[in-house]
Amino acid sequence: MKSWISRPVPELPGKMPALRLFDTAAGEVVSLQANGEQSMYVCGITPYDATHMGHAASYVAFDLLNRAWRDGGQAVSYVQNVTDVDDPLLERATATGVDWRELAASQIELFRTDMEALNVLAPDHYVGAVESMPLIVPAIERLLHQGLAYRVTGTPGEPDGDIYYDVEAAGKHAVDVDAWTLGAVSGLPEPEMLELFAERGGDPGRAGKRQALDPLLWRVARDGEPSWAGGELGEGRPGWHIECTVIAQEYLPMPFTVQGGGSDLVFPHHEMGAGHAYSLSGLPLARHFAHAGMVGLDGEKMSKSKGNLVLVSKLRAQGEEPAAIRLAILAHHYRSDWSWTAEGFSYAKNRLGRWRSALATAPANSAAPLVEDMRAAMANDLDAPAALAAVDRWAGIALAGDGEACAPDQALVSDAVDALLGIEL
Ligand code: 5CA
Ligand code: ZN
Repeated sequence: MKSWISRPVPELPGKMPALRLFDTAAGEVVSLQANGEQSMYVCGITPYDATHMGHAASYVAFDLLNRAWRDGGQAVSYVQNVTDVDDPLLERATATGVDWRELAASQIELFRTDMEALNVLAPDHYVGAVESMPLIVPAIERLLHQGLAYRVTGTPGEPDGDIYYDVEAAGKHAVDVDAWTLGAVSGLPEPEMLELFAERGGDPGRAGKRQALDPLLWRVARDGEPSWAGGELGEGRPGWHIECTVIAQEYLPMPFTVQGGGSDLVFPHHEMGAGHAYSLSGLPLARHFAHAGMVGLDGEKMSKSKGNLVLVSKLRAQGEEPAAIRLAILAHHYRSDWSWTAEGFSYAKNRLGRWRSALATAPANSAAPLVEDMRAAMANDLDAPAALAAVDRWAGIALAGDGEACAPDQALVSDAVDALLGIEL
């Protein structure tokens, strides 16, 4: 589907040192190989309540990675999906009396305009689940033929034929050292997996499953639900994890460099996606798994049911500047959990104003050391707060100076803040 439009990224002299990033699967910060080409899949929205500050923060986090790679001279292939058919979307559509396709289309369009406003670079491929049905169905058929998926017989209230991934068989099927077994990505103990599985769309209690943690691959058609032709699978619609796996395998090399998303996707979504990919290709899905922290509002989890969503579009409609929203996000390290607050936003607006004033008095020879400090911060697990602190220090010096601006330094500071942080001064 149509992506959005990226603003040009200024090129800076020199380049960023080798990047270090926290890898969830490794459980530590790792060095990323700079072999000239990087690839990234970032899980996209389920389009029913976009774009709240949690969504925004996760896409800004991976935008920092994209920008850091580019500054390090790496070409980046970037793919993002849209979960444009799924239970929560259908439930919201029913509850509000809107056609699910219209709800999805409107939220996707809103998301695109929010991403453009926040200066998030667009993916090279922006791909919906619905348009990917012709790829998803054969992948599930393949898992069935491999004996790594099975059909569940119906029970009262549930029809025959839903298809599940056999987690245990898949773990045994995988052989070499890079192979996937349950826990390879999340490293979680099973009781915790069970709890999260139930919370995040899984159905541990479904009768007829071989293992409580086996995830759904194909849900056969039910009355009143949309469905697609499924070949041997019968009419139905896919489970969530297989969609992302198949889209990533279609548009990116295997394994690609980084699988990204919010930390609520570590389990089961990225765990199961990695399993599906290994079963289908014999190769790992991604070399590294990176996750952004969760954003709340004034200390509470941000959720539609609590009615405490802070929407980017709403702030924009109130006349707030997107660069200030982005700067408020960047004040928090991407891996930390944090809360959106009025004070935090107001601090960001003042900071942006201060940086702009400082630019008007940028002293000679002040820009190059700042760029070096910003690059060091970003190469160190995308430490945006440290990069912001470096700009603050530079601004302090600029504002305390004699007021003589140096044009090349002005230009370089402005380019660096844009290229590395996505903030236009
Ligand atoms: N469509 C799936 C991924 S395939 C999905 O999780 N959609 S979502 O709309 O619920 O979330 C989109 C992205 O925003 C995901 O990476 C998710 O982890 C992230 N996200 C959702 N809520 C928050 C939050 N409160 N804080 C931080 N990130 C969040
Ligand atoms: Zn996903």
